[in-house]
Amino acid sequence: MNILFVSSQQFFAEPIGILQLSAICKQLGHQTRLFVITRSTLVQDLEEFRPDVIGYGTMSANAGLFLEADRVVQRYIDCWDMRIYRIMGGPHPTYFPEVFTQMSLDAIVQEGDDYALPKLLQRIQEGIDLSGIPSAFIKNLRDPIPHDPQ
Ligand code: B12
Repeated sequence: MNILFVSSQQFFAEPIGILQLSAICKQLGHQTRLFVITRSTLVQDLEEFRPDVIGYGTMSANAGLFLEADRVVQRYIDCWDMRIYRIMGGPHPTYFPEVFTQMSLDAIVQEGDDYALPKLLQRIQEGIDLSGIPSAFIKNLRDPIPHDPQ
């Protein structure tokens, strides 16, 4: 699957957590890309990369930026009638799990992300129930992602 990680503006260091998760995803055979909110247009990345899953790596200080970015994603999904799973991890959903319902996300991950995310991705790919994954707070999913053989 194509996983688009979304980060806010970058300071003097790379987003270490996202880099770590991206490496794990790649080892599992997924393709990943990083979108930095303040650097480019999200729609361009959505069109070019066609993500199956969007992973927001969020600190509370920047939660508003993610809310805005997610509105763009939701408009894009509605416009093209696509299924893109929207997952949030990082400190924000750990401290403020209410973001799950506020943003109507498909899942949030609270700590233990390195273990939970691969399990979530595998189940999303297979279209099976996501419940019971430690650290992951989810909506049940029924529709598997259709796969383009290319
Ligand atoms: C190093 C650090 C920084 C570095 C960032 C380094 C970097 N390149 O990422 C710098 C100095 C830039 C920084 C800045 C700030 N920080 Co800071 N920082 C930390 C610290 C000490 C470690 C973070 C880290 O590198 N962890 C190791 C990596 C591997 O883990 P990670 O990044 O957390 O990612 C893991 C999970 O979060 C998760 N994850 C991350 N993204 C995603 C995405 C998805 C889709 C999923 C599923 C999971 C997931 O999986 C990752 C792998 O396990 C934490 C405290 C802590 N112990 O976590 C505070 C912490 C993250 N910082 C915090 C704060 C408040 C800030 C500042 C707002 C401070 C300020 N006043 O300016 C700024 C905000 C910067 C910004 N706007 O993004 C708070 C965040 C609280 C919150 N509710 O969001 C923390 C938790 C400290 C605290 N306890 O208060 N910080």
